[in-house]
Amino acid sequence: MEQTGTENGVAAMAAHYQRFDPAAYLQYNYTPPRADFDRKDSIVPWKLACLHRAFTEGDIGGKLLVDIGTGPTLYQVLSACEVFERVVLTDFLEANRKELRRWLQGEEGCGLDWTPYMQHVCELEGRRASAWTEKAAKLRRAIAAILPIDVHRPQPVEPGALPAAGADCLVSCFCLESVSPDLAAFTRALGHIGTLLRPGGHLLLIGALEESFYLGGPGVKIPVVPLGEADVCASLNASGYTLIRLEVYTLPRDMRVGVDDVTGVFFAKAKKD
Ligand code: U87
Repeated sequence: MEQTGTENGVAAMAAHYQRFDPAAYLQYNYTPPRADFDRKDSIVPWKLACLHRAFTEGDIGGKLLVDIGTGPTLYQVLSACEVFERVVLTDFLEANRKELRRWLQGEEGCGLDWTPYMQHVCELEGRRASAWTEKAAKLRRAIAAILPIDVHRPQPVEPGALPAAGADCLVSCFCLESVSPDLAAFTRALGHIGTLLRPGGHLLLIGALEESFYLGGPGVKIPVVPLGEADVCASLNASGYTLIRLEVYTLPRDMRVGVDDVTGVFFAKAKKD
């Protein structure tokens, strides 16, 4: 009975995503005020600073990094590609994977110009903004695959698509809470993606706090499981991770632009036991 309820919830989430609009989504979340590089309190610079710090502390390393639920965005691997030889991107929707392939192949008409993002991360790295062309080339070389994924399956990617030993690091931004019908499904999904990570590997998890919906396009209201900081810590523990650090960002009023009801963002750095 309970299992059927969960399956229905998961199927309902998948149905919502069929109307996800990558171009609209990029406009809502990845342009000013949410991505204003002249403001320290803007949400995207905060995320980029967390990722930069995590990848330059010296404890994260290895060959392979996998980003879970990449969506149509690349900001989350701009620091990672300086540390990892191979980066694998994943998403549930073909429309998002297509958007990523478009950037990878250097085609015109990408949904968003990532240049200011790359310039900003170069500056965080102590380089001149003009070094962004080198970062773009490095990221294109590092991206080894763009794979379909479903975090609700015990085996989230096709068998054999990733090395059995597991990745050295996982990144996942705003994915699990935006695709799970309830906290139990969120925690299970965290366990599922953990099977892709080697023991001792790191997980960098970014997500929304106390959010109940977001817009995936005009009129596309996608439900989200509202999370508190304590939920995030408990789920990580229950899924076999040791928390290294949890940082929280509170949205300034003018970042609440009507595309969701998020009040804050968490950044967790954890290690698989
Ligand atoms: C990003 N990572 O923008 N299995 O960071 C796996 C699935 C499944 C499934 C759907 C939601 C963004 C939330 C990218 C994309 C993240 N996507 C895929 C959003 C909500 C707060 C907020 C947001 C974004 C699906 C930016 C900011 C804020 C999407 C991805 C979720 N509100 N993956 N079963 N089902 N997906 O295709 O690409 O998950 Cl700043 Cl505050």
